[in-house]
Amino acid sequence: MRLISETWLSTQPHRRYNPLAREWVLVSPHRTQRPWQGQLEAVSEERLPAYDPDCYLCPGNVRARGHRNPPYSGTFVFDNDFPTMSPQTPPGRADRSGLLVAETEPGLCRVVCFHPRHDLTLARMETEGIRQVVDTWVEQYVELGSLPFIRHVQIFENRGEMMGCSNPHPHCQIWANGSIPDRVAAETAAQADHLAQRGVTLLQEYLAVEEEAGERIVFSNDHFVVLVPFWAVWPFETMILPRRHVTALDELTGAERTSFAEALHRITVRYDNLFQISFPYSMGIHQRPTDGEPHPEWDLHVHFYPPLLRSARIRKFLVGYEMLAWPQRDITAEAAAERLRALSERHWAD
Ligand code: H2U
Ligand code: ZN
Repeated sequence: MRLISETWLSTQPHRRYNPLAREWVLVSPHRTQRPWQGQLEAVSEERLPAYDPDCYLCPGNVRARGHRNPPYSGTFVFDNDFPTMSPQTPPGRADRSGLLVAETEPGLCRVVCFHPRHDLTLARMETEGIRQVVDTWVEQYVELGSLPFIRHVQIFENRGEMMGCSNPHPHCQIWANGSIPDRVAAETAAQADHLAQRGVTLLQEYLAVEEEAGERIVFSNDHFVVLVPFWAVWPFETMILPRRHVTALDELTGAERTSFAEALHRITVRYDNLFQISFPYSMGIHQRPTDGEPHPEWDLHVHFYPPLLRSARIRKFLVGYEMLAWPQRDITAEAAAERLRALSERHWAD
């Protein structure tokens, strides 16, 4: 296997290809030396209470539309009170000259509270608690994915105000809907073509290449590897990949679910330790669409997209050139992996 060892990868502007999304990213190594006179993010590190009487996710509290949360002790799932889609939406399609095209989109939205305690995060929870979250994700994926009108289940977490999270209480969202969203459709096509052409799944082959190269791997455990993808766009973007071919959460063994929880814990602790804050990110699980096809091309994986760049106060914006041309980054994936690898797995606040 040929390893990439060209020195220009760490010194010269270049573009890298993302074979999963089938997109390029422009990489400009060492550009972080440029001065920054732009927006500085507020760093609020107020200590949160374990219970907040005004939180709509804390146990026993009343939510915005009047429903009362039960006195839950593990995870707690409810139908989003302000859903973006509804299961009752009737079929409908409009098409004018193939240019004004619209279709109704049935779907279901849920919120999953990770833990009754308002002040915890994945980084501050025990692995056993995160294992319960993983079990809940599996249940939800299976339950929602079995509904005949649901073809895709997206589990995602917005963490921190910077990423639009409305509440610090540890939680994620699930949006399940009738058609396969574009990003997932692109990953499906890329993985299907790869499997057909090479007889091995794209991400399993990618993982083998990365394990041999080593330089972008942050850490690994018995069943999962956490790495900065070669084609990362966000400064400290990472992916969690299973060591074996697994198309979705429902194929994980009990031991693998625990390893998955452990990997989630370890990467979020490292993230918090990077700038000694509660690190913001958007995270999401990509897996086999639930359209009734077997999808042997799919490999379960997690994307972490964190916005912070150089410090807790300077974030990456995907604006201007990125909106008009293609994404660009200022540090290499290798440099980001090295920073993340060097961090402790003991939380800075302990
Ligand atoms: P975010 O923190 O990622 O915004 O997720 C919170 C979700 O919780 C959001 O989708 C829902 C919002 O609609 N929500 C309720 O379902 N009930 C409430 O009482 C407030 C917020
Ligand atoms: Zn709360």
